[in-house]
Amino acid sequence: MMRITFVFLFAFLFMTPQSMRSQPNTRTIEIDKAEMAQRVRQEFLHAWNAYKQHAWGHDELKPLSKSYRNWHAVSLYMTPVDAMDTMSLMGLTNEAAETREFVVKNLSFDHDIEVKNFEIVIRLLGALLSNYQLTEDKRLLALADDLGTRLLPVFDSPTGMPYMYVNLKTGTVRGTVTNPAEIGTLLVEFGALSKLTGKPIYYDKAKRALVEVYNRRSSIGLVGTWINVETGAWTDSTSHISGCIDSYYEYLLKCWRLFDDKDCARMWRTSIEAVNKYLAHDATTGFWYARVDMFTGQRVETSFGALDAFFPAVLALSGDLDRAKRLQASCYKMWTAFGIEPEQLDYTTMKVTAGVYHLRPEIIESAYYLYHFTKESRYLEMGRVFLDNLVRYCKTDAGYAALQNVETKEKKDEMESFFLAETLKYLYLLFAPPETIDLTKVIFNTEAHPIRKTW
Ligand code: DMJ
Repeated sequence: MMRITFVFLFAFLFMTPQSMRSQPNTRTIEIDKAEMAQRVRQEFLHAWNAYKQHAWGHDELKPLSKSYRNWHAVSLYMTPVDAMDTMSLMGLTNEAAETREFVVKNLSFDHDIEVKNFEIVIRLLGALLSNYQLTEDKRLLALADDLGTRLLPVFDSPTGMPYMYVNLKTGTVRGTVTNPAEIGTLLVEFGALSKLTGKPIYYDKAKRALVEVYNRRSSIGLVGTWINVETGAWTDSTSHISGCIDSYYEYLLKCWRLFDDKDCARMWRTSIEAVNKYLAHDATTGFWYARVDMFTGQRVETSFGALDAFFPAVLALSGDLDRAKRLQASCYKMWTAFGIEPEQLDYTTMKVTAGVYHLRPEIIESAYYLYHFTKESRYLEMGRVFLDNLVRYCKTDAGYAALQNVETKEKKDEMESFFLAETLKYLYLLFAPPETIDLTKVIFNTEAHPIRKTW
């Protein structure tokens, strides 16, 4: 059913010039959404073809040296697996089908390699499930089920919170000190795997992990950055919405919506109340979210960065358009100050504290959600600026390159798989017909793999 809807929509995409035009009240240049969607599609093909030419069969393209990088001793095909559903959404049906054939024939998890649970779950497990729902190819579900089983030993800690690493063949685990994001960003994928296979174990283990983090929140309702999964003690009590915590909040909200899980609803509501009370900061440079101590609520750092820019999307999805808009305005300031956003800055001075740009998607994801909910043309205009700047500063003759430093624009020999899975997908969806994705039925996992509620 879903495939039929998508196929219909792809046909529709290039047939509706009038309805796709930007609204007449566009502030600056009128944006032709169909043309913009087409441009993004071309840039996707540019990056994908470079991967195929220089890194085929490996995890990632190295765009400057025109070579490749594997995460482990064997390739798990990170880029093709992560990119497949973007191809489907963009209507690149042949590419998607060829890639799927390659993946099902070659991808195996029966290797003596130690993987990072979180990364494998959000990129590979999420992608396998999403592509299974798009194509109904049962081989993808079998791969997901096999992967899920191999990952389950991570939950065998005294608290039920997962260890960070697991060996896919032996089940040996490692990494006792981890963070709320790596513990709490598993339920969309494991939960969907349970629903699709009929095996409750995946949902139960991932849900327990999420609840265990929540239960260790401070008396003022905040979580810290690092926690020991064997003792349950916090080892770093800094609370923020940035990397290491970010998608923990995202999944409380999304699991409520995807599974109608009432516990997640309650945990989301109490958590967001505490975050807005203690972290939100109206500074002279705009509206931001600071770093505070989880026990006292005392502000300890005024830093913000590319990863934090996912939060307007989450606020918008939760219905808080006021904070979402104000925060996105600040994020946009962070982007336009340098032409590309830095990994981190001090938002009170707007000075860069970490200048790298990893081709991250979050600010674009937020523009997509905000446009979806408000239909305000300023978000299309943001998207146009994001695309123009990406092309100007990051495009190479072999794909797209991260930046070592957003101030000098020096490039870095790296094109993470999320550039194809997320960055270009959200940019495309911003301009594509709204029906391409029905946000009332679909939840994106944190790697932008659409999971459809079929249960
Ligand atoms: C992605 O792997 C996911 O979005 C994750 O939640 C955060 N970091 C990257 C993209 O920046």
